[in-house]
Formats: sequence, structure tokens, C-alpha cells
Amino acid sequence: MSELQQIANELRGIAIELSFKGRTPHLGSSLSCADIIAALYWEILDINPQNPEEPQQDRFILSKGHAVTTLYAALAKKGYFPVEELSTYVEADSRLPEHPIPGCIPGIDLATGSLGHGLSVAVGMALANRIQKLDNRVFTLLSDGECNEGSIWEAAMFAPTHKLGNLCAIVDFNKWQATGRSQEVMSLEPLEKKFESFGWNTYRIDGHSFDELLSALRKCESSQETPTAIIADTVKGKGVSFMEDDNNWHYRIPTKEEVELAKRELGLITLNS
Ligand SMILES: Cc1ncc(C[n+]2csc(CCOP(=O)(O)OP(=O)(O)O)c2C)c(N)n1
Repeated sequence: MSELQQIANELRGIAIELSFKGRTPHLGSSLSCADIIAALYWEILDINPQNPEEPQQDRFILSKGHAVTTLYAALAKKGYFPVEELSTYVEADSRLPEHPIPGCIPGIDLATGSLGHGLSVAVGMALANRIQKLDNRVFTLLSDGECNEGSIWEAAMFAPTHKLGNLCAIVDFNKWQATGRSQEVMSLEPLEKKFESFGWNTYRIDGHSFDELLSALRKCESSQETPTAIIADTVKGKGVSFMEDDNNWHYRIPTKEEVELAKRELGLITLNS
């Protein structure tokens, strides 16, 4: 297992524990994007966790805010806040609410959870960087169901018009939304062609292949004039056999036994432990 895969699985393990402890849903959503978040935070983002307010660094907006447990896991492991604080998740007065809120922990720039807003704000941040001649980039992670919202396509039209080459939108295309198959609720295909026709550099990749993820993410260069869209084909619940591609895990909370089983599958607990 590669080091990056190991990290992604650790993020998955934390997301599973948090769902169990906090009795919060959206576990399948957190698991589908763990590889994307690991690739971003460990290989791509130029960030300074010790000084998150410093303007000269890349920014990441988790537009699909309901998957925040994976982001909390990454931010803790990266040093934005103490790992021990994860145990306070969703408790009264915790800095780790069920959806991300800026001002709670460092590293969260936008309140998300109400879907459809991340790309518009990321566009604004990228434009602000361009105006201020800052060369840092803005990345945002969208979900496929979220791409049904009109606000996404307004932002998608704006970004190429204003030559926002410092912007990268990644779609965690796990083919499910809350109540059904994305294709049946409102079809997005061919999604990469839609972004392309709006003027984006577009890549369609396997969102669980680190080679493909890193190769596509590295193509977002601040010096370019064209924004980048990465359509990442993923599996909801990825990494745990009994959660994969089963949309019950959009809402279901694991039992203690399921937590143990899942962590074993992820290589986080040996059979003897
Ligand atoms: C504006 C808005 N409407 C409804 C919801 C409730 N909700 C939470 S997750 C979700 C859909 C999840 O599907 P998708 O966006 O594809 O993300 P996934 O969980 O599959 O990664 C919905 C409708 C919301 N968060 N925001």
C-alpha cells in the first residue's frame, strides 16, 4: 500500500469513528472523497497550517460540506488543530460541528453544507487573488448531486470569462445523491463535456487512482488563463466492502461491530488486536 493510500485509509478510519461517536450521517460521502482529500493535502496544496491566515497560500473549499469528517481528519493530521480534539466532534461547544463553519477551527474558509455555493465563492476567491496579484490557487470539491444546482453553472460560466487559471474544481462523481442514482434524478452526463463547452480545461479520471489524481491536479497552474475541472469517478463508501456503492450509507450510522470490521478492512486494526 502506498503512503498516500495509507493516509487516505487513516482519514477513512477517523471518519468512520466520528460518524459512530457523533451519530452523524453522510459516511458514504466522506469515504468517496478520502483519496481526493489525501492527494490534495499531502501532495498538492501549498499551505501553512501554522499560519492559516497568511494570504500567500493555496485555499481549499469543501463545497460538499456534509463530508466534513474526512476534512476534519486531514486538518487534524496536518496540524491545524490537535488530533485529540477530534474526540469532541459535535459535542456542545465543540469546535467541530456537523458541517464546516469558519472561525471554529483554522483551515475552514467557508460555511458549507447548504450545497451549491462552494464554486461561486471559490471563483470569487480566485478572482480576488488575481486582482491582488497573488499566485496562490483555489481548489474546491463538489459532489455530483450538487452539480444539479443552477448556481454551479453560473460560476462555471464566470470562471473562464475572467481567465481564472488559478481555480480548480473537482467533482466527486460517486453517482449517488441522497435519495437515488444521480443519473435518474437529473442526468449530468457527459459532465466533462459540459465543463469543456463552458471553457474549462477538463479531465475525467479514476478518483481512487493517486497517479491519475496527482497528474490531473498538477495541471492546475496559477499562471494559466483557463480554469481546471476534474471529474473524478468515485465509489460512494469506498474502502469498506459492505459500504461500497450502497447508498444506505448516505444516512446509516455504523454499529460498534461495523466500525471494527471497517477498520480491519482498511488495514487499521490487525486481526489479532
Ligand atoms: C441546498 C441543499 N439541499 C439539500 C441538502 C441536503 N443534502 C445533504 S447531502 C445531499 C445530497 C448528497 O448527494 P451528492 O450531492 O451527490 O453528494 P454525495 O453525498 O453523494 O457525495 C442533500 C440533498 C443540502 N445539504 N443542501
